Amino acid sequence: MIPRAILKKIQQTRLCSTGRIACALAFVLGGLSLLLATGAAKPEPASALRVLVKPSKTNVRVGEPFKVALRVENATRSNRSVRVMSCTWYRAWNLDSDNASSGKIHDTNTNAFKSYENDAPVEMILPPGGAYTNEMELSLDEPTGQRKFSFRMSFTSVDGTQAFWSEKVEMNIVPPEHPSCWQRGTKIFRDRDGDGRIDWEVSGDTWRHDGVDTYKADTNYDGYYDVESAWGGITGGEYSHKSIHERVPKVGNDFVPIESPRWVP
Ligand SMILES: [Ca+2]
Ligand SMILES: [Ca+2]
Repeated sequence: MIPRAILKKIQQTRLCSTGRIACALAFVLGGLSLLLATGAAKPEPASALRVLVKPSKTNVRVGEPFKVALRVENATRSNRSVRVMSCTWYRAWNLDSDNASSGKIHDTNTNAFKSYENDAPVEMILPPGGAYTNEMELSLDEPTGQRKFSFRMSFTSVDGTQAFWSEKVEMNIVPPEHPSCWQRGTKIFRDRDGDGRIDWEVSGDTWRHDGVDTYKADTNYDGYYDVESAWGGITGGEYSHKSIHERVPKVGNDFVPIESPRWVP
């Protein structure tokens, strides 16, 4: 049973607003006990909380967001408290992935830059085996050139110093049904006219890091590259441009079919 006074506080803390936007703190508690936070969080032993993250599916397409169930479980035999912000609860979570640093995978939360008037820490007392749960949406926005990727997530209580990490979650990337773009190493290849034959390529993804990339294009789709140009660098723009006559590569086993990155023509 939850005392009425506490229930009222729960209802008050479930909603907070910024102007006309209201955000709901969606949480479920095993053995529910919820109080407005007053004191500082106590340090927790490393094994005190078990963090579990479960994607709604493990086969995902590039650009198709997927939901991830989040669970912070009290793995001890005594009550534990965790604290999250009532509106910006997602700040308690961190994403670690091979592709997180490049920005290819991220959480799709669009409220991250909003400021909430009533955003406040909420303390939850978890009984043994009890859990704080929530849900987040992740998205792999750009192809990685791989058929798989993995990620893990951590939970850190408000004002806490310790991050509790989940196990690694392995994900498969569903290839496009009718590929017109492939990756091999850092090179990206395109079939722009849809005849199944490569007619464009770029040397790498140094475009992200102020580097210069080399582009080749078969402008008349006869199976031979005609133009080679280099773009990028600190000054940007076209670095060099020359005519070439070079047979286009054939799509082989080591070519990973990918969705066309947004920046590819
Ligand atoms: Ca082609
Ligand atoms: Ca040509």
